[in-house]
Amino acid sequence: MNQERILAVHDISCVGRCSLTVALPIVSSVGIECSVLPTAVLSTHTGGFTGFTYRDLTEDIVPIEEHWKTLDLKFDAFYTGFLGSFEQIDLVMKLVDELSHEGTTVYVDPVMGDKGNLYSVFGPDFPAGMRRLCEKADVIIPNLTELSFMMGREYVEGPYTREYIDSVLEDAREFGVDRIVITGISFEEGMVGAVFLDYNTGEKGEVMRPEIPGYYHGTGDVFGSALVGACESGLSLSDAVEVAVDFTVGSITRTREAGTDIRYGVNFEGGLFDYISDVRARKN
Ligand code: PXL
Repeated sequence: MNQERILAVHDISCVGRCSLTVALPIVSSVGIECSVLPTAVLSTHTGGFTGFTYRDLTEDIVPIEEHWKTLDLKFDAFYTGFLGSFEQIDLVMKLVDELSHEGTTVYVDPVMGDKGNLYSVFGPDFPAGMRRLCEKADVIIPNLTELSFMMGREYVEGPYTREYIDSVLEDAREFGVDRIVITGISFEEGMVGAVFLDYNTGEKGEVMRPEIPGYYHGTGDVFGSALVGACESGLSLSDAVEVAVDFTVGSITRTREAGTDIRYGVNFEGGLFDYISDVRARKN
């Protein structure tokens, strides 16, 4: 069997465990070749740190793609996250078009913000651009902040009613994707997790776990990477969401128990063995 090759398109935050420093080890751990296209290089991520460096790699995308085209490279999946500039949206859309084959699956995590706010590095026009990239995807993995910005919906704090989230899932049908997984959803105080819907089959579900107080950086990327790794390993959407939620909760729990500075991300490394075992067990 051919080994699966995916392209992860995110920034490299050198320190702080998010984006590529998370996607690469997690996706690789389940036996998938994870190639990377770095969108920017930062000394740390932008959450909770000041004075970080930021090198935008927009100019490198076309030459990198041109080289890959000489190699006749096609990717079995794309997993895009934090983009380094507004211009990168179109460049990444073109790259996806040109380096896909018929069976390629495109996962887009429209990394832009959280808790009702856009990250400081993104201007107000960014959500409309990111929406266009989402419309190219097979699977999108937004949080409710990102979805609200892209849909022009007012962001409201949870806990939510199931009717409200159903209406959001239904409205998001207009993106034209096959599947959506929304992270950071709560239906009752003290519980949080992810909801998902497959628009083709109608399969819908939620995976909720006890909420761990505090804000932990990079957990969206840990979740997204674990989800992509599990889906691309052949797991059903509901199994993949469950595996990814449990891996993320385990990472947060380990970090909370260690009492480390939460700006440095979560200890996902200690959960990789269980993640791999969980994916393998559900594959059979
Ligand atoms: O985890 C999302 C993310 C990715 N990349 C950078 C970030 C953030 C969130 O703050 O700053 C650079």
